[in-house]
Amino acid sequence: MKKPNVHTLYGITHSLYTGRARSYLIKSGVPFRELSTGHESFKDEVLPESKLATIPVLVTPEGEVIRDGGAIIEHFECANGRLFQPSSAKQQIVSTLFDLVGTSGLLRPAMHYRWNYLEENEEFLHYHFLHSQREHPEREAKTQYMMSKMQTAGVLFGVTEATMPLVETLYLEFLEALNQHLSEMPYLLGWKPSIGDFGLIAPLYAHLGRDPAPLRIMQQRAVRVARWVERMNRADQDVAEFFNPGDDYLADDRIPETLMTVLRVLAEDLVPETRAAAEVINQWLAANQPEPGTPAQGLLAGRLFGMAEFSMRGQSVSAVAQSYRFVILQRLQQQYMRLTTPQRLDVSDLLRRCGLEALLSIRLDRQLGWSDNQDIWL
Ligand SMILES: N[C@@H](CCC(=O)N[C@@H](CS)C(=O)NCC(=O)O)C(=O)O
Repeated sequence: MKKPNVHTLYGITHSLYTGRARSYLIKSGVPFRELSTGHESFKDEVLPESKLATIPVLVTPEGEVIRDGGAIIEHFECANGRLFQPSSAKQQIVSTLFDLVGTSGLLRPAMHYRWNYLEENEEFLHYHFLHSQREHPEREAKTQYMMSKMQTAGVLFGVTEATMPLVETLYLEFLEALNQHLSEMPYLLGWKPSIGDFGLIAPLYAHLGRDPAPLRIMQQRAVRVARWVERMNRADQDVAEFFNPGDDYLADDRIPETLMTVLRVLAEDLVPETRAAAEVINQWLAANQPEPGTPAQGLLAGRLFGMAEFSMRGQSVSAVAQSYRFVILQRLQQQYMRLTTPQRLDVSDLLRRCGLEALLSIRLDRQLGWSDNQDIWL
């Protein structure tokens, strides 16, 4: 493979998971260029190494290929002394919790506000789907195919005519609570972004903070959140509206009450969905007994494990069960296990007060590991 002299991020502007890695690179000052997956090099040189056809993928100046936003972030965190991981117990767990929320918990509103508001979004989306490919005779047909395939993503994550009003209600409650929190400080845990901020930017950038309809809603109802979305894509701290800014996470492992309110709203579907997804995947594991080392993540269209059935606020929902949710949850549980007994008590008390304590005990019957750019069953 030809070696570029800066990091190359393969992604597309409107991709959810690319937003997480991009924001991390920007905030940590790593010089990079971004190439779309339409480049020949993606198919010819990157895909054979990245193994699974997902984005983002990073190619380092040395030619190392790293697939998965979390693995890209981990690559730098490992080298920089964990610049964006709070070291105190509660803040570290809450940071990982928001990584879970961002990468799995908000997919329903993200897909809904993109694909069920096509009157406002279609032209914008069409531009992006079209231009992520180089010019070729089938470009328009392929765009139509990709867009119509993605339109079913909302249903896959549990958005139907019946659940739509509740999906919107919960999202708007979340937006209001986060807006309130961000009036006190510019990032989730104070004055600098954490791993949780990078997780949360995934759905809140490309979909909810950039597509025309949800962007309008965010700008009109939650200007502080809209500012945070901008801020997460700028290299500087970008806190012009705060006149006495700090430069670190909040002191004394503090989790503000405003953030607890955000977590309480998120818990409403995060907990039942995680429980239901664990049941589905555990049944699959019992029936299939994958060999250790077997890749765990399929492509979205694969619906490998089945649908998780659960209820939120009395409304039944059916949403695809995915292993990635448990990659992050397992990390959270491992962090919890490394804490001292008093710290654990503190954390479980905090989670209990937010309705999230169950997340400490919901687990898959097999652990997940990472090998050769893939999540694997251990
Ligand atoms: N765990 C991966 C997930 C990446 C992912 O699913 N990316 C989407 C685009 S935002 C994708 O490539 N989907 C293709 C598919 O699943 O078929 C990460 O965090 O990078």
